Amino acid sequence: MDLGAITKYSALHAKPNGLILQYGTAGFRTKAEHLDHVMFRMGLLAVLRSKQTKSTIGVMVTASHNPEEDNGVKLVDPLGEMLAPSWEEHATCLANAEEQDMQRVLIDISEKEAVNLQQDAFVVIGRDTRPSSEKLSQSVIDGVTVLGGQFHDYGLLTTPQLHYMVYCRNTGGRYGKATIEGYYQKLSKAFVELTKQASCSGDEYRSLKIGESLNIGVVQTAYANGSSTRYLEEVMKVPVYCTKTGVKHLHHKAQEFDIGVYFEANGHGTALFSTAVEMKIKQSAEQLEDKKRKAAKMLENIIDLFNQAAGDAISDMLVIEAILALKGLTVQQWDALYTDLPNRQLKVQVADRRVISTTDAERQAVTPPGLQEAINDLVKKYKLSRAFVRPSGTEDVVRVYAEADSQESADHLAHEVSLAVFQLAGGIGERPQPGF
Ligand code: NG1
Repeated sequence: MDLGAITKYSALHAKPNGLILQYGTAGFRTKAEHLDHVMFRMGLLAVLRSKQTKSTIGVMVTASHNPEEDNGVKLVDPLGEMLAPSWEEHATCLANAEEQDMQRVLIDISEKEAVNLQQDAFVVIGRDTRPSSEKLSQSVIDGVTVLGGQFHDYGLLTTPQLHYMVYCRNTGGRYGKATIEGYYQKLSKAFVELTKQASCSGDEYRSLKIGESLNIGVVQTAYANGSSTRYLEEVMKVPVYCTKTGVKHLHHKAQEFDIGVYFEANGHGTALFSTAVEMKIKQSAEQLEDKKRKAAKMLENIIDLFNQAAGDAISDMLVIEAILALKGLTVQQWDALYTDLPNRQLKVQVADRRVISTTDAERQAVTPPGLQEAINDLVKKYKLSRAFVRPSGTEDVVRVYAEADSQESADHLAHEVSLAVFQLAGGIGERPQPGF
């Protein structure tokens, strides 16, 4: 490690004194003007992780749905997964180290993780379209190069595309080509193959030996509409599980099944097929008699179409499109399968959102005292109702969710719960007003 060069470059990406950030649900996120040092240091950390895993690591500069003036950064692990939890802790320590302690933290991480500093390192970088992203990704590159890492800057990419690139590079090109064309080729080929098979409805496949022995689970969060949960459990007869918000929690739970389908209400999600199931399906596609072989082939294409490296809205949309075509359903017919319960989501500003802690996959507030009891009393006033509150992991707000049998009731309930949060959890600014 060239400590002299690190000190020199680090001074060019100086940390504002006293600023504390946390590697949260989706990496670091805050106002873009506070992130230069974090980007530089995540470049350094990506190199260490790459050396340790002897693999390509991804760095994505984005704050996703946050306001335009925010930005953020997250690291992508070798198989396209989210960064391992122990490294999230290293990321937090490194980002928060004051200038004079930064080198020591870097050395501590290398020692703790037995990083061979002589090993080569390769980092791939992507960014979103925010005006601040180009400069911030340059700071990541500074961090990578000062530690002697090689890099490829893909420029503008969606987050799932970067996950795909990392996965391709670490699987020797077997999964696909690590280029933007390779990504589109992979998806379009699987889509075309799948829709060609419109003569096979897939129902044949259900009566296959394989289908009966599959352990399938659906994973949602507390934001999933109550009607969707009921439909899955009562009509589809599949077990449904609830985890904390953030795809990493859903992904982790979904890995327990042969086929784990996970979605957040905002659309983040995918279907995960265990390696054993994927192999069984591929073998069936080669061996079984004609009708069943076709069905297995179809499943094989579905697996290919789901971006296995991460939840991906583009690939999810194509899977839906293909399945609707195979089943002969219109989007309207699909949408009418069940009706969402009316719901409302609100944000409340508080002095310190950490005063709210939760349990039961974020559906119950443990602190501050009295808040959960207040929510329980409010929920009782409405039919088919449910409400919960939790501190956001990506914005400095408390999120309130309510659903009920009518939009008016859901709106009232959400407002009343917001007032309870404002009063009991240290609300700041104007009291929440009714009406939206
Ligand atoms: P937070 O800010 O922790 O609620 C939001 C979304 C998550 C997920 C993350 C990461 C909601 C209610 N929350 O998390 O689902 O998408 O951002 O991007 O939509």
